[in-house]
Amino acid sequence: MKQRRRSDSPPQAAGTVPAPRTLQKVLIANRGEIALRIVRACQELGIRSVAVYSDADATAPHVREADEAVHIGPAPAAESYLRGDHLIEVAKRVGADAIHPGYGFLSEREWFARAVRAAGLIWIGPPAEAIAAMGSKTAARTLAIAAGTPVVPGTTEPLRDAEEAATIAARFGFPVLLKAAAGGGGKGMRIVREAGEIAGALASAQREAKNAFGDDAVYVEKYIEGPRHVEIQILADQHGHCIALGERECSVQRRHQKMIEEAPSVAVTPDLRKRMGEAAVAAAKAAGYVNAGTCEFLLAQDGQFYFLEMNTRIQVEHPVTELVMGIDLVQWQLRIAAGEPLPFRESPAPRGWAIECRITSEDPANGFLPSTGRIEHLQVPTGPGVRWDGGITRGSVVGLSYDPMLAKLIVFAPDRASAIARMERALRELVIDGVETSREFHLRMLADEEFRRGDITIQWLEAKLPTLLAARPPAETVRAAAIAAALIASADRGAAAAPGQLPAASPAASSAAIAGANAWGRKARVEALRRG
Ligand code: MV4
Repeated sequence: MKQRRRSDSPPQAAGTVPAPRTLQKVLIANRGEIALRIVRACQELGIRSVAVYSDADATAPHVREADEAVHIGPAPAAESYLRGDHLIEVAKRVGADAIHPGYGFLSEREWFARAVRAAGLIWIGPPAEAIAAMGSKTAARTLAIAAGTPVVPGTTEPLRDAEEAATIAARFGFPVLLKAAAGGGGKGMRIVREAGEIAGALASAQREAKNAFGDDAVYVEKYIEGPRHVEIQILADQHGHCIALGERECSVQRRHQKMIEEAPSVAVTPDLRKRMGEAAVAAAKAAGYVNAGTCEFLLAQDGQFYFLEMNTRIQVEHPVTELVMGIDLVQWQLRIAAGEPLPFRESPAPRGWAIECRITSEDPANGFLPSTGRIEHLQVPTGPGVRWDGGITRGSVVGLSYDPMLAKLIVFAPDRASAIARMERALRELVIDGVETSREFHLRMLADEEFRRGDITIQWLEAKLPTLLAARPPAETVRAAAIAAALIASADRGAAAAPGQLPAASPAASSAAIAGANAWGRKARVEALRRG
C-alpha cells in the first residue's frame, strides 16, 4: 500500500474559510473530475483530502492535487473503487473522519452509507434510509404521492398478469409505459400503444427487469409524449431546513446519457419554478432527506410536471446550478455533513445562464464507440465565463475501465444566446489529441436551429442524430484539415521542409510523423477526405 503525503500544504492556508470543526480530513471514494472537484472544495474549506487510486490512476490529477493518496487496487472498479469495505478500512487507517462518495460507484448504495456510519465515520450524503426510500421507483412514487408531489398517473403495485395490465391500461388510456419497480436508466421499460401488444410487452419487461435487477416487478404509467427532462436541485441541512435551488434542463440526451445541460430552462417560468421547487422539497422532506439531492421531473408539453425519481447524490451537472445560483454545492455538502445550518430560508432566483457540455472519449461518427488512447496534447479553454471540470492531463491514458466522460466544459453568461456563443468559442479553443471526443459533435448540436430556439424534448437528439452526423464539419475544422492535408501531401512528394516547420529531419519521417504517429494528422486526413 503506497501512501503519499504533501508537505507544502498546511492544514489551513491563510485566508480560507475556517473548516467545519468536525471535518478535518475527508477520504474521496471516487476518481476523475468529481474527485478533483471534491479535493478543491476541501482545499477552500481548509479540510485535508485523501484521494484513492487504482493502477490506472496513479498519475491522475485527483491524486496529484489531494493532500494524501492511497493505492487501492487494480484498474477494474470491482477491485478498487467499488471495494467499500476496503475503502472504509483505508479511511480509518489514514485518520479520515468522513467519506465523500461523489457520483456513480458507491454513492447510492444503501449498505455502504450504513457501513460508513457504523464505522464511526461521517457520510457526506443523505441518510441510508433516504437512499433506500428513493431506491425503489414504486416506493418513491408512493412517498411522493403522500407528500402531494405530482406523479405520472399510474399504479404503485406490481402487475399480477397481462389481464390486470390490460384492465389498468384501459383505465388510463393508451399509450401506457410499463416500468420496472427496481428500475432506472430505462431498463425494463416498454411503451404499449394498443391492447394487443400488452401481454408480450409485459413478459419482455419482466424478463429484462429480472435480468437487470433480480426483481421482475413491473407497474404501469400513462406514457407522456414529447416531454422535457427538468430536474430540481435541493439542499437539506440536519436542522430540518430544505430549499430548492432551481431547475436544470437535461433533455439533450442519447440512450439516457445526457450530453448538454443548462440552467435555467427556457420552459420554466418563475411561477412554475416555485411550484416545482415546492414539489421537490415536499418529496425530499417526506424521505427524511439531508444533504444535496435532485428530483427528476417530466415537464409535459401542456405545462404539467410529474415527479419521476430522486437522485440521492451530487450529480454530474451540478455546476450549472452553482453558476446561476452563486452557491458552491460541494462545499455545502461538506458543511451540511459537519452540522452547519443552511444560511437561507428562501429559494434564490437564478441569475444569468449556464450551459454544460460533457466531453466524452466517444466517436459520434462511429456510433459513439468509446475511443481509447493517450492524451498527447490538451489545450483547456479559458477566458471570461469559462469553467473546466476535468479529470485528465496530457499523458493521461484513456482506457475502457471507467466512464468515457473526460471533462465537463461549463460556461456562464448573462443570457442564453450569449452562453451559446461563449460555449462555441470555448469548444473551438479546446484541443484534445490522442482520442476521439465529442467536441465537434457538441459544436454541431449548438449550431442547430431547434437547439438555439430551446425547442428540445427528450427525443430531440435521437431524432436529430442523422442530420447532425451528416452536417458539414465546422469551417475551422475544414481549414485545419486543408492545411494539414497540404503539409502531408507536400511531405509525401518529398519536398524539403522549411527549417523548424515540420517535426522530423527527413521528408519520409515527416510524413510518417504527421500521417501515422500523430493522431491530429490522422484526424486531419479523415476530415480532408470527408470534404471530397
Ligand atoms: C417516462 C417517460 C414518459 N412517460 N415515464 C426514462 C428513464 C426513467 N428515469 C424514466 N424515463 C422515462 N419515463 C412516462 N410515464 C419517458 C422517459 C424517458 C426519459 C426520461 C428522462 C430522460 C430521458 C428519457 C429518455 C427516454 C424516456
